[in-house]
Amino acid sequence: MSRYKSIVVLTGAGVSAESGIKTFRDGDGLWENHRIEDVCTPEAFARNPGLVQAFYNARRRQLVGAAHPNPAHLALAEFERQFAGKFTLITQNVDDLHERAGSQNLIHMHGELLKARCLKTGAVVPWNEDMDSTTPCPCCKQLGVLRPHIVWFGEMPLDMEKIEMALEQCDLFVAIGTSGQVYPAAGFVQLAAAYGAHTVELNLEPSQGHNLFSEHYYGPASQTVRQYFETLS
Ligand code: BV8
Repeated sequence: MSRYKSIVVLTGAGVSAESGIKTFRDGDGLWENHRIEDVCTPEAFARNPGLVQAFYNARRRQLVGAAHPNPAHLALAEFERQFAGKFTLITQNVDDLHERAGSQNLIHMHGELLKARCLKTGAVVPWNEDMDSTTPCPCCKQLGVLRPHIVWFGEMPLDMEKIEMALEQCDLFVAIGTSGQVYPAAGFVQLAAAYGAHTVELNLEPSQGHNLFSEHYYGPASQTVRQYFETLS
């Protein structure tokens, strides 16, 4: 029987790294010589929609074609299945590897690569193929109105109320595979700690916010996640 009643886990790109999905800041932070922060913005999409659509088409193809959940995703889904308390998984990632591993109570705060959003109606639909300005929208049939269902820099993350509720109610907060550089996600550890939660960081190396956590385990997520969550069962 776990000593915790309500657990919130926050994952970042590091949890999908061993599935072959590049992280944001481990490489040179560039894509086709563009700074990623310059591609993931509404301004970039307005200025050069073709470039931004190509960036997401390439990542969508990789996700659909070659990426699979790794032991870190599987260990989280397994723990959630057997945990008697409340378990909330918040991910900054836009891949569907947590779903494919079996995670249930999952919040995609930065959106989902395998969904499209209609600029006219706001409708969100599943989307596995390429998308560009000639792709008709399935809901209103118009051309040039589809965008990736992704939260770009400067846009409001999704489900923030649900996230804040979970952070206030949890007694354990675990951050996995995130550099702690992007807000508001990077501030979640402080909110959870302010409400009395124990805080743990599982990462390849100390993140930007490592000193905000009470406990740390460093190493690849495919090892540290199972090792840590086994101590909770
Ligand atoms: C918002 C979708 C208002 C796109 C993403 C100045 C100060 C503070 C904030 C700001 C500021 N200037 C601007 C801001 C706000 C801005 C921000 O934080 N900018 C940063 C760059 C300073 N934030 C926003 O704009 C957000 N919106 O603020 O709206 C608001 C505020 C509060 C409440 C309501 C509204 C929106 C941000 C969302 C942007 N979209 N993703 C896409 O994916 O294409 S963010 C993007 O970065 C990804 O989601 C990614 O997940 C996320 C964070 O990166 P990480 O996941 O941490 O990935 P990273 O590569 O950085 O790190 C990987 C880590 O894994 C590393 O530590 C590495 O060591 C580790 N690792 C690697 N391999 C492994 C591993 N760990 C374990 N095992 C391994 N094998």
